[in-house]
Formats: sequence, structure tokens, C-alpha cells
Amino acid sequence: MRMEYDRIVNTTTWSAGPGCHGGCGAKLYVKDGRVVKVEGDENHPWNFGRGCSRLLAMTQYMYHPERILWPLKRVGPRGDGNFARISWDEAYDLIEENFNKIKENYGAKAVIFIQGTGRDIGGPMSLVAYNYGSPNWSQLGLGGQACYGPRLGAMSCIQGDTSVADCSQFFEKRFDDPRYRLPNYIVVWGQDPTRGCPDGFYGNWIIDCMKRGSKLIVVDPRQNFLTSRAEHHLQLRPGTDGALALGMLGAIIENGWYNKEFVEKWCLGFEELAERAREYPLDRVASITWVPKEQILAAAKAYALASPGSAIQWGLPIDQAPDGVIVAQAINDLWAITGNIDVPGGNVIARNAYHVSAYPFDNYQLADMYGDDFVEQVVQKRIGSDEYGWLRKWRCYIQPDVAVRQMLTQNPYPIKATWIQTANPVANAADMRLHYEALRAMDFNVVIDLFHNPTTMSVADVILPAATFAERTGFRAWFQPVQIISPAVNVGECRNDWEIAMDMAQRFNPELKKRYPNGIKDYMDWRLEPTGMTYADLQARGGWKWGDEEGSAWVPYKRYERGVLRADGKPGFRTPSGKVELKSSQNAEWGATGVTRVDPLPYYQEPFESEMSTPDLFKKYPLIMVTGRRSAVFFHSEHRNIPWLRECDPHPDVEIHPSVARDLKLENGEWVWIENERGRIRRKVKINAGIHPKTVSVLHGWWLPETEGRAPNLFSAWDVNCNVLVPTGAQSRTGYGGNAYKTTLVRLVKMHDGSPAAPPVSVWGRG
Ligand SMILES: Nc1nc2c(c(=O)[nH]1)N[C@H]1C(S)=C(S)[C@@H](COP(=O)(O)OP(=O)(O)OC[C@H]3O[C@@H](n4cnc5c(=O)[nH]c(N)nc54)[C@H](O)[C@@H]3O)O[C@H]1N2
Ligand SMILES: Nc1nc2c(c(=O)[nH]1)N[C@H]1C(S)=C(S)[C@@H](COP(=O)(O)OP(=O)(O)OC[C@H]3O[C@@H](n4cnc5c(=O)[nH]c(N)nc54)[C@H](O)[C@@H]3O)O[C@H]1N2
Ligand SMILES: [Mo]
Repeated sequence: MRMEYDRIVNTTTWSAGPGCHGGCGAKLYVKDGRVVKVEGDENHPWNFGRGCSRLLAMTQYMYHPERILWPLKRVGPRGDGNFARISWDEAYDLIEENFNKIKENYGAKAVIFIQGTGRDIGGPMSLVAYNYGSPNWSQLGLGGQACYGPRLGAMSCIQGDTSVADCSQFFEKRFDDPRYRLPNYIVVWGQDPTRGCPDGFYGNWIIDCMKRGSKLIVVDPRQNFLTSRAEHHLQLRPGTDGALALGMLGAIIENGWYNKEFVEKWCLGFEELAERAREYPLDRVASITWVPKEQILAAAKAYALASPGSAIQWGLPIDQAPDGVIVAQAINDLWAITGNIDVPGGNVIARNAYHVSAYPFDNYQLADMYGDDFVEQVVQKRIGSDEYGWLRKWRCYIQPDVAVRQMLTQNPYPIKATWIQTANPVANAADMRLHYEALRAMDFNVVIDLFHNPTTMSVADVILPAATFAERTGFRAWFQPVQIISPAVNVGECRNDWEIAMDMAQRFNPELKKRYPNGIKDYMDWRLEPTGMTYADLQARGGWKWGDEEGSAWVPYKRYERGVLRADGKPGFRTPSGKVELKSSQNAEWGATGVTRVDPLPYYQEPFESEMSTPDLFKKYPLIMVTGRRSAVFFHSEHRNIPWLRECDPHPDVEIHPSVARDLKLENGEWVWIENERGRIRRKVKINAGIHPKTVSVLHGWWLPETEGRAPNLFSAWDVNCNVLVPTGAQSRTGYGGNAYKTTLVRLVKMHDGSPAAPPVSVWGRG
């Protein structure tokens, strides 16, 4: 009998393929040099054999007939869709030549290096940017850098470390580890982890905890799987999380439900916080948030009285609230004053095992790699650092809203080219048209991707084909364990993103060949050094290593008592004072070095567009469009071309409340216009009684790969993508967070006879 496979390769998921932030152990079944089946690895303590639909559809993704298999060069005008096959050497030569020409004429900072979300490319991509000589590394289009950065920044200011809900993920034995205790309550705040597994967090862990007895409080304007099982569901007005958190802080303080011992011993600024919170009595908060006062009080009481030992797990809408950093600060204060930091079942501090990271992200790590002088130079020139002190002090990205304007105005210095690796701005960027025009204004754009999309079609001059996780080496350390990515097969001439980045970095700086003579192999071994193991060692021991050394900084709990968090070895938190700074000295200091000032205490700010902040606009556009809730089968703009996945979610739809459907005489399944001052798009009506009647909910990232790719159609992106309507430039005072992704005002308009009813959704058009 013939075997159905020749071998199984055990590996770790990350990025290309499922698209996600990764971490799952996966098994790749290989037959005759092809992956024929993919499953979750039942022995892996991260996912215990489970795998999402995108993982299971890997074979359709890898061997898709439209996958880009070799380097391409544009021939003919941009937008015409004519590309010629070239060799890797020709492609590298072309890039080198063009980038060097730009460097001669305008300086290296005229090139922006653009990555997408949480990919593994951050580290190696900065290697290309810095060795070419540009300080400008970014997530262009992510207005306000509004994805996890604001939450990380706030936590860094207030408690000096990131923390996450404790679902036992820091122990290899997981729920069986004797040190672990379940959260009494998990507050799921503006996140739907069952769909998205975001930010180093596996969504099913919440369900694992629920099965064992944890109760839920969910803060979300829309009903979903978790809200239906929650003891408290606070269905708030989008963008008002800051007010809600301040109201809960006030109630907890006023009623004495906070943890007095922890506050006294470990917190600074409690009195000031209490005074600030008094400005947010529950009546006021209820009218801002739409959540009845009694519900807020009941949820605050339940959470606080079941603490320490309750956790808050929060999501993207916090970053995307007005002044996202400040909203994150208020929520962080909630788990601080209830004594939930780094206790079992609370918000456990999340240090990477052995402090290994694939992502040299902050200034400390960069200084380590390149020296202090280099960091100082990079920081001074980084786009946006004059306006925002936070950009100089905190992470190494440029400010994307300032960047896109600089690309268009060429002021204060020219920007002439981009390197786009793992991003699709002409689909995912807020104010898509603005980004489209900015990229069109460039002399030269390199795109590294796996498929054509609206960005490659409209702006790419050279395209390099990237490998999926199943085709390459790499490693992941976010947060536990340290684990490697092992290749199973090759597809076409596709290459590992890390290799591409290293190849180009070495072309721009031949000195790097001395440091990494074997390219990324040496780079990986150097990054893995703190584990005491090489890539090969890790592979030999099965692929991962849990950091579980008793007493180390990456093992819970109560590390602030043990003196392992701070560089000086003293007990306390990694903040200037060593305390949890409810009134943040760093926030004040970082803010003060830019043009904008930042309040050291949390406050509430009304959304950029709303009934209160823009009443005239609201009269014309009375519905709040909430964008970007995650679909389990898509990752942002990806997977619309994967048959098994598209079948689950075939149409770009808009969820509306039955009362809105009644008022506008709209039926389930009909196509409708969504409009505002920036344009209009078409969507298919889906009636959902689980959303608030004053909101509509849409997925972002839509384009239709089955339609015409050439300009002006660009796979119908202008027709269906909600980012035509989402504004930019509403970032917070820190430069991080904000924008109106969850709070864009729109109106719906019924289509009349003669208007083009539906875009040609040919293959998927049934029903
Ligand atoms: N309206 C609205 N817009 C949003 C959001 C929202 O909530 N609402 N969310 C925003 C957020 S949080 C984010 S993070 C951004 C995400 O935006 P992006 O990171 O741009 O998201 P994707 O569409 O997943 O990926 C972009 C491209 O990268 C390619 N790609 C995927 N993996 C790899 C890889 O490993 N290597 C290479 N070379 N290419 C790869 C894909 O094929 C795709 O074309 O979108 C933002 N856009
Ligand atoms: N399958 C899949 N997984 C993904 C992604 C993907 O595209 N597809 N994207 C990844 C990325 S980069 C990110 S950043 C994460 C994001 O994932 P999450 O952090 O989960 O964020 P969202 O999906 O934007 O929204 C989560 C929930 O917040 C609710 N919500 C909307 N507006 C508000 C608000 O103003 N306040 C509150 N409290 N709730 C609100 C929505 O209804 C939704 O249920 O997911 C990651 N995982
Ligand atoms: Mo994101």
C-alpha cells in the first residue's frame, strides 16, 4: 500500500500562510516534495493540536495557481498589470541601483521601509533599513501606529513591563502547573480572541479557562460568542472606553474595593488618580458610554471583589480609541489598584523566555546592536520625532500619519522610494486614497509578497516572491517558548523574507558579511545565544525550549518582590521610581520633549467624529461605522482568494440593526451604499440584532481578487474597501493610538434602479 505521506515536519506557524502573529505548533505532511496536509501539533503546549481554518487551508494557499513564484519587474505604466519575470540577481541589482541613486541625490533617509502587522520581518527589515542608512522604518498606513503599540507604551510607562491575562501560558505544564491558579474573572475588553488570537495570545485559552470555571465580563459594542456567555456584557458606544475605565476606577476607589496593601506599598500617584477619577461620576460616564450606571457599577464590583486573581485581556479598539495610550493607561490602572499585577490568574508580566526576541524593537535593543551614537542619530532623523517626544523615547517606528503627508509634500525632506515587505497599504491603510497617491508619487517601490493585490498592481516596480512559514527557517519568542520554524518544502523560486532582507543588507553594507558570513543562519544563532542553544540544537531537541528557570525574570509570579525586573537588581518595577506610576512620570517626560504635551494622568477624549464632537457632520452621517472586527477565515486583506476560506465568508457585507433595516427599507442580502465625505462603497446587507442600533459593523481589508486587477479597478478595492471612508490624521497626543477606525461616521443609502447593484462577485456570487 502506498503511504499517504513520506514524512511529517513539525514546525511553528508565523506569518505567511495563516498570516497571523503565530505560535501554534503545526505538523506538515510531505509527499513527493509537496505539503499534502496540515494539522495542529497535539504535543505542543501552545495549541494542543488545535489549528485555525487558515492553517488547515495551507495547501490551497501554498499551491495557489496565482501565487507569485519568481521575481518580477514592471514593464509598461504602473497600473497596467504587466510584469516580466527576472532572476533574483537581476532583481537585487535593480533595487541596489535605484536605491543607491536615490541615496546619492537625496540621502538615504529618502527611502521608507514598510512592514505590516506583527510579522517576523521586523528585525531583519530594520537590518536592511539601517545598513542602507535610512532611519525610516514604519507600518505606513497604520494611522496613529494604532496596533498594540499604544497598549505596550502605556504599560511601559506605568508598570515598566507588558502584562497579559494569565491563562497558564507561561508554564510548560500549563493548567497542571502547581504554581498556577485560574482567573476568577476575565474581563475581555475590546477584543475577540476567539476569532483573532491576537498579540501573542491564543484565543482558545480563554475558553480553556471558562471550561475550568473562570467567569467573564465583556466590554464590546457587539454581541459575539463570548458576550453570550458573559456574566456582565457592557455594550458601550465605540470609542468611549476611556470614560468607562475612569468611571470604574472612580467606583472602585470610592467604595474602597481597591487593594490597599498593594497600592500603599507599590503604587505612586494614587491620590491624584482618585481626584481625576472623581471627575467621572457614573451618571456622567453612563451618558457618555450608553452603558447604564447600574451595569457599570455591578461589573466594577464583581471584578474588584474577585481580585487579586482576576485578569483583563484587552484588544485593538483600546489603541484605536482617541488618545489610545491614555485609555490603555486607565485600564492598566484598573488592574494595578486591584493588585492584579503578576499574581496567579491576574495580569501576569510577559517577558520573553531568555529575553530572546526576533524583533529588536526599542531603543535599548537597538543600542545594543548598533551602539548609542547610531540610535541617537536615527532618533533625531526619524519622521515625526520633532512633533512627538514619544517617538524619540519609545519604539523605533516613524509616525505613519506624518510620513504619508511627507511623501506627498516632500517636506521637510524628500521621500522618493519605499521597500514594502508584508504590507498591503492600498487595502489596509486608513484613508486608502491618500496612501495610494503617496505611493504613486514615489520614483521606485519594491514589494515583497506572495500574491498580487491592490498595492502590487498599482505601485510596485519590482516584486520579490516570499516563502510561507512551511518553506523556511526562522524562530519565534513571543512570549514563551523560544521555538524555531523549520522548512518542509520549496515552492517556485520563493525565498525566506529574512534571507531577502539579509541579502540586501549585505549588498548595502558589505561589512555585514564579516559579521554574518552564513547570512541568516548566523543571525539566528546570534539572536538565540541567550538560550545557550543554536538553531540546530533547538531543532535536535524537537523545536522549542520553555524558559522555566526558577527565579529568572521570565518566570511568574510577583517578580517585583524578587528584584529581577530592574536593571539595578532592586525589588520593584522597571519604572523611574520603581513603583507602579499611576501618575506617569515617563509619560510626562516623553511627552514634554515633543511639540505636544502629554497629561501624566488618564482622561477621556471624545471620538474624532461623533454626535458631540462634530454635530453637523453627525446630522448628515448619523451612523457609527465600526471597522475591523476580525473574521476567523481572513487575515486583514489576505485569503479572499483561498476557496475553502472565501466560501465561509463570501461577501463584503455590512451588519445593520433590524431597526435601521426597517427605517431604510433594506432587506437582508441586498447591496447598499455606505457613504461619507470621503466617498462611497458598496456592501451587502446582513441584519444583526446583536449590534447597537446606532452602529454598523464592517470587516476591513476587502478586495475581490476574482475581478479586474488593472487600474482603475484594482480588484474592486475602491468599490468595497471600508478604508475609502476611514479618515487619518486623528492620532493621539503621543503620536500613538487614535484615529477613527472604530468611530467613522457614515450613512447608508438604498440603491435605486439603474445604479450598479453589485460588484461582479463572479465565483462567489451565490446567495
Ligand atoms: N478599517 C480598518 N483598517 C485596518 C484595521 C482595522 O481594524 N480597521 N486594522 C489595522 C491593523 S491593526 C493592522 S495590523 C493592519 C494590517 O495590515 P497588513 O499588515 O498590511 O495586513 P495583511 O493584509 O495581512 O498583509 C499585507 C500583505 O502582506 C502579505 N504577507 C503576509 N505574510 C507575509 C510574509 O510572511 N511575507 C511577505 N513578504 N508578505 C506577507 C500578504 O499577502 C498581504 O498582501 O491593518 C489595519 N487596517
Ligand atoms: N483571523 C484574524 N485574526 C487576526 C487578525 C485578522 O485580520 N484576522 N488581525 C490581527 C491583528 S493585526 C490584530 S491588531 C488583532 C485585533 O483583534 P482584536 O484585538 O480582537 O480587535 P478587533 O477585532 O478590532 O475588535 C475586537 C472586538 O472589539 C469590538 N469593538 C469595536 N469597537 C470597540 C470599541 O470602541 N470599544 C470596545 N470595547 N470594543 C470595540 C468589536 O466588536 C470586536 O468584537 O487581531 C489579530 N488577529
Ligand atoms: Mo494589528
